[in-house]
Amino acid sequence: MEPQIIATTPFDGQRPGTSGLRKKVKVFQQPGYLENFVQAIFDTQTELKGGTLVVGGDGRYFNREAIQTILRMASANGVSRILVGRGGIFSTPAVSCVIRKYKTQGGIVLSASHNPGGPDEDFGIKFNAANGGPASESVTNAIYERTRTIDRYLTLDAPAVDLDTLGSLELDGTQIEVLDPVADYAELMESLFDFNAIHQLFNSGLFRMRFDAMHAVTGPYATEILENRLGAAPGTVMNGIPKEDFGGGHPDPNLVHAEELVELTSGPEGLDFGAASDGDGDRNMILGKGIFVTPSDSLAILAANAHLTPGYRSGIRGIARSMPTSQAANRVADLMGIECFETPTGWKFFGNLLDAGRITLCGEESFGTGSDHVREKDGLWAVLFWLNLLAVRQQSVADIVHDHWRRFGRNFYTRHDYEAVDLAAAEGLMDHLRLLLSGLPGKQLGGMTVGYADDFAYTDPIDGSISEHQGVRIGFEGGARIVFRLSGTGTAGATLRVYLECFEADPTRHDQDTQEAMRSLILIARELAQIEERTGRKEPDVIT
Ligand code: VG1
Ligand code: CO
Repeated sequence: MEPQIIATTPFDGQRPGTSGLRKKVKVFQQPGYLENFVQAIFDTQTELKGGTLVVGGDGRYFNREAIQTILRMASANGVSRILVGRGGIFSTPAVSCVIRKYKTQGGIVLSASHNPGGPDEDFGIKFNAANGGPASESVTNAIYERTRTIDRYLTLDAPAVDLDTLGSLELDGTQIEVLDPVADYAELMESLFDFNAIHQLFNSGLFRMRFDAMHAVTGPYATEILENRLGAAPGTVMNGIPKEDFGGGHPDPNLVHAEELVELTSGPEGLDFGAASDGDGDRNMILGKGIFVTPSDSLAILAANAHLTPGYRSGIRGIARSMPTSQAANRVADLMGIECFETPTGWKFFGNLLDAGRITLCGEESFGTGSDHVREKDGLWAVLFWLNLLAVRQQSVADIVHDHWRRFGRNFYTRHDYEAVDLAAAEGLMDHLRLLLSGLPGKQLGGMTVGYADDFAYTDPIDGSISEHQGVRIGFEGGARIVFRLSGTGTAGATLRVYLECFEADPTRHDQDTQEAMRSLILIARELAQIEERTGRKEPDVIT
């Protein structure tokens, strides 16, 4: 079959954000919109020609259609072999796992992650490189530049491929293998954690837990791993059937959107453990009876206890955290005598450090934790890591967290999000903050002294590439910090994120309510940024 060459014209705004190109489904449904972006991937990532590509997504609305388009285009562009998840399903960490295991030249992930799905909601596409991780900025910039001049794409006039039956098929000379999306990933998890110990914990009859898949991609993964392989009671996985619109919910595992799970772990009858993941399976939320573990604390705790799991028994080499993530991990790294890196927001910035063997664990405050086992953050991995620790330490989540604070001190942490703010107002607010920066060091604010204030820029220690304007940081003497940045994953207006952190060494003060403990810092942030005047918002929409 001759490939069809279809004439096209560029669309504005195809620049990938924090994690790929995310737009409303309706935008992606415009003829040529998806095709242009996909062709820009093939035009710039030339090793895909004659190579192997992994394709899969989180199962949201438009996933199946988009995959059929990509399969035809991949074949027309000379890709030799395509590995696709059954039903078009792959979690983001599973794509990373499969790219690495089968040494493919890359992968395409279809997801808008924690954003809602459905005909009027969001869709997204992301290219992952041969290391299994999100493409670096130089690659995403090249793809974007290509979308600005694109004038044709290649496709085939071929019927849809059957994605629901495992096995091998052929599409005009391209071999398509439909894989079980769970098998390789589950095998990798088994190699990292002590499944026997976790099995015993579940069998003891003393441990009660739930995993909330939020009707998103982790349903089949969690059911296979937790219930089938580890023997957790049937029904441990809730909302386990993936739906195209995530059951109308917001597949974002946080205190607001996973409210039912929070409820189940509260009160005297609360469950021992609760966990949730997001749309594409890369995020995690960890709850114990009556306690929420902040993602920043979770990273620090996993680092301090990694030697208790088989996969990390020989120790960790270094840690990285995104800039807005709390400095709790730095305290662990200092004590262990290992490096701790501060990177811009987004998983793509961890790739070089992981590939170079400089770090083993990394994480973000936005419910993302991961390690060198793949090149994406990994929701179920974090849950299994916690279960392994609970099984070995034979303590409750709350005891483990309190022990950690006693040993390292507590970094109180919260993030306040102001969603769908007017874009010009949000940009004006950031510009105003940048103007204030040079005058802040040495200044007293709310009884605290500003130590430094800057617009965060990062020089990659491995390839020397520089990423500027990654958020405004204001650090106080004593360790408190305020960070402001605008989201790069939203699809409507702007989302202002305000990240707040303060340090408390005294264990008698570790049980304070977070919002209480941080009240004065919250006020400083609101005043400094003139949030109400500039956005019209008195209170944030989401507090995590
Ligand atoms: C958000 C988070 C960031 C995360 C990104 C992708 O980005 O803050 O830490 O890496 O989402 O996560 P932003 O630019 O909106 O702050 V996922 O699970 O949506 O792929
Ligand atoms: Co995600």
